Amino acid sequence: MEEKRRGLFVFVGLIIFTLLLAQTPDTSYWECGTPEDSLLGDKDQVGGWRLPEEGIIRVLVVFVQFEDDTIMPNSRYWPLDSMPYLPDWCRLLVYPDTCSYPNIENLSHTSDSANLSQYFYEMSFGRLHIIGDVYPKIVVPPHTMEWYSNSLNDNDKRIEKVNYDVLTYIDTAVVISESGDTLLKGVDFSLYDNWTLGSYEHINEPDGKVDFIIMIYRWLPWPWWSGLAGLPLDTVIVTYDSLPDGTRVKIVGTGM
Ligand SMILES: [Ca+2]
Repeated sequence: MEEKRRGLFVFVGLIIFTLLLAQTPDTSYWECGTPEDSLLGDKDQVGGWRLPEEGIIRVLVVFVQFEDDTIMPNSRYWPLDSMPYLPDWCRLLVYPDTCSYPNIENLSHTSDSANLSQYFYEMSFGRLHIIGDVYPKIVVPPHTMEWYSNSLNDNDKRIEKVNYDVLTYIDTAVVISESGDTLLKGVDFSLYDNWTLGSYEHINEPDGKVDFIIMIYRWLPWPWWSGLAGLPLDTVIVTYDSLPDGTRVKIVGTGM
């Protein structure tokens, strides 16, 4: 069962925090809800550490599938034959704006409403909005899983290279719909730079660095976590998009 769960999707994003906490049996974290004595440890400031705990964070979500992916071809959630278009639920993973939430009184928590936006909206009592866009097509990396495995000698380098290949591709790629309409002429990464992020202190102004990208791989063959709270890159990506003052927007991986 665990293997099936791992095999279904590999999430790269904040979701791992939830998984890590779920595996931590120390119940003292939950006593009385006093932040000073719980997860914050010896930190004296209450608030978002790497991201703001309130406000609007606009994220980009990218679904990725390798050409040589053959795992669980008939998956009810992400069947192989959906290529290259996204299964319907993928488009609803985040709402595009803060006006799209369903009436909270009538929530059924079906697949139509139980998305990331709704989750953070409810968990923050309406203070934090995770909204954004889902890249409209499944992205196929330029190389097969076998190529990345054989060409690079450790898992860090493999995922860094795949992320780099995917993100540089969608920066300029033209996306055509099934009916032949042009949906997108390259991602405008400046849309996802709205914050100057610090440590517990965040300013709601762009700083030339993309704030948050969620990469979702249908399957990664290398032994790893099912989710990773970071965006591994081995080099800074300077996108073709600019802020109004001319600053080119960059994608800076975690740990860089
Ligand atoms: Ca930023």
